[in-house]
Amino acid sequence: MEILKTFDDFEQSALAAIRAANTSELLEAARIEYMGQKNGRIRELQKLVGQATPDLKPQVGKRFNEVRTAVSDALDQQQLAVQAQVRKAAMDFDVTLPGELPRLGKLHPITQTIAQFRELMGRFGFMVTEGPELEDEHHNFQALNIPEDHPARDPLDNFYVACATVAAGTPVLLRSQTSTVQIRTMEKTKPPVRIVSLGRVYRPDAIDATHSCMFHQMEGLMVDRHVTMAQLKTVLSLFARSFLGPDVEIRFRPSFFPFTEPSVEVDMKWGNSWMEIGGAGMVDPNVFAAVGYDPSEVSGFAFGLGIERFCMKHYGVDDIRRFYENDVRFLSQF
Ligand code: FA5
Repeated sequence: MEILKTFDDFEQSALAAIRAANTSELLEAARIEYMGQKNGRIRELQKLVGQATPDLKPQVGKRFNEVRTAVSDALDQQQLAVQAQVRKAAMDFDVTLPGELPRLGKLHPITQTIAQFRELMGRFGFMVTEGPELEDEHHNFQALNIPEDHPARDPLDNFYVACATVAAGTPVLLRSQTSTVQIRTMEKTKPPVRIVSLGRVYRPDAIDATHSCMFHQMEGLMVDRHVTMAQLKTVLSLFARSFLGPDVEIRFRPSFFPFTEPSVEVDMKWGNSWMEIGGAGMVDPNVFAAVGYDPSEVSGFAFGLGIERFCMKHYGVDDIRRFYENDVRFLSQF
């Protein structure tokens, strides 16, 4: 009978949709589609019952009731199954599992190195001082015994800052070395002095694997009675070994700086060659005179180390430019 086939189709289609509904949202959608009070497809079946001829009505009515009961039982059963599934998922969730950690930022390797340098030199009894990055010629040159006609003053070898110069009425430059802080410290402190100063310096150097136009130096200065070159070598050797490990090889080469006499350059072994890591020497009497110290009363040593070069050796980085490329994949290793 045609009419009963419509009931069978409805039943099969409804039961399949209910079995496939594996969330409460899908199940509710199936309930509304098939059994909804207003527009559920069950309404069409109900109409068919009304339209049935009197002789067929008992049979059609009975079938309608069967289908309605089957579908609504299936809905109830599937609801229980979906609820059980939700409960099981909640039980399976392990609340003791560690959460996802947020990604933390890190200090730049140069900043970390500066902190370690300060700490190490603090243990050797050196106080940390600061000086400005914008300097006048007196502190960057004059008081460091670098006379007016010295090639180190050449505007091509320094970053003079035009607007600051106009404002100050006298030449102003980005400091080319931290030795400026020696002068500033001695100008306001009586001996004995034992300081380090760490910070940025600027030079229009050609950029390559070991040169940057902005880099960091650590200046050291010790002034007292009877300070010797032997003490200078001891402090620098101990410092290098403390930071780079006991096996690091250091050598001192005779050199020249206007503000120290005698002067040395300090190299460290890098593979099969040597890398220059700093300059040093005994403070020149002319520098003491410039800051009002009596060179017959005191002596002192000073040194200026390239912080990037130490950092390169410490972390095995073979190109200084990597520190300044802001590549987070590189920087997050440290
Ligand atoms: C000086 O700057 C002296 N003021 C050091 C000094 C201080 C001597 C106190 C005596 C007494 P020099 O120009 O050699 O010296 O630089 C010192 C160190 O800075 C170098 O050995 C090197 O390690 C580092 N350095 C120099 N130029 C660069 C650069 N362009 N990029 C990176 N590091 C550099």
